[in-house]
Amino acid sequence: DGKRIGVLVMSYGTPESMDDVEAYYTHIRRGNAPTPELLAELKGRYEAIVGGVFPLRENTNGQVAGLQDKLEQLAPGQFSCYQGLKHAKPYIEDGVQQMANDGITEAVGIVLAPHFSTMSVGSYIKRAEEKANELGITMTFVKQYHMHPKLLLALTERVADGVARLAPAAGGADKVKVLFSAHSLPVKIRELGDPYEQQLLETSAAVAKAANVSDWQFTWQSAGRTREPWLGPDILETLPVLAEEGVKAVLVAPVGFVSDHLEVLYDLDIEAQAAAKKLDVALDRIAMLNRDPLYMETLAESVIEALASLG
Ligand code: FEC
Repeated sequence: DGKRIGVLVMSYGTPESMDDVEAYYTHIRRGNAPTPELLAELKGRYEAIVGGVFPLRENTNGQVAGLQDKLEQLAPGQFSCYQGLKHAKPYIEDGVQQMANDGITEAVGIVLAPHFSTMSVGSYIKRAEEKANELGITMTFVKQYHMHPKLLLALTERVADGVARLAPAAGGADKVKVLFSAHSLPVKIRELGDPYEQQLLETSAAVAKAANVSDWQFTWQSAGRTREPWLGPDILETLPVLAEEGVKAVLVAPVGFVSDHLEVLYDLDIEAQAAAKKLDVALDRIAMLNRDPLYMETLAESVIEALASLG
């Protein structure tokens, strides 16, 4: 009857303005307001990146529009995309509500993050599923797409470009150290048999192989400011070790992220870059995927494949 399948596209979310940072941070902290010191520090990080704007919003909007276009090409008239954010409006529940308002009864959910962890993608899915059950929408989810050939191809092109850029500083392409990275999570995920670490290593190894990189390793970044132990080593611990080993040039490939946002533009481009300068190591990073056509195809093909499982 021409009824469309909903596609709930979920992403982290970012504040709408500097005044909104406190509410955003409180949401991330599950309702606990940050101390004035923590709040000032986070505002300072946002101010330091491209003049205090919030690039993640525009990037997520672009990715949702790009996915809608790609689905329209591959399956005309079949899908309608909705946005649902983890920590900002429109929240995940708002996106599901919007689908229900539009008469959607079947939907696929996908997260703008390629690797599965119970603490990341798993928690997006849980929230969407609860709301969908409440509203009588049948939903299925893409849990991961970290080994999709088009995602790997897009990342491989970027790593190969980055290695070529850094080769002169390193004294040869084979001397560039490629450092794959992703958002750290609390160490307790290991007790849950979480696939996150394994999936990140699979993506890294596949990209390194395809880009002909022999000298690479994986490191964590952006650990939260909480007292519990987080997965390490952090990139800020890894860089001095590499300098000590005589590495002259490092290409960071943050494969756990798909957009330009705070954790890339601040934690890597400002913080890690400053650390590398002090160590006299040349540091560069791969361009983020943002609206790359290969990434849009990865998402669209993953959605279509998941729909098949809805029957
Ligand atoms: O640009 C922006 O405005 C948002 C950038 C941003 C992204 C992002 C992605 C991930 N996070 C993940 C896990 C955690 C856990 C905690 C946590 C805390 C923060 C804070 C900020 C923040 N995260 Fe984030 N994350 C981004 C931003 N994240 C800001 C709060 C300040 C801080 O601690 O640094 C700890 C929460 C807690 O206290 O319990 C856990 C994971 C991802 C990647 C997957 C995804 O995108 O969902 C995992 C982008």
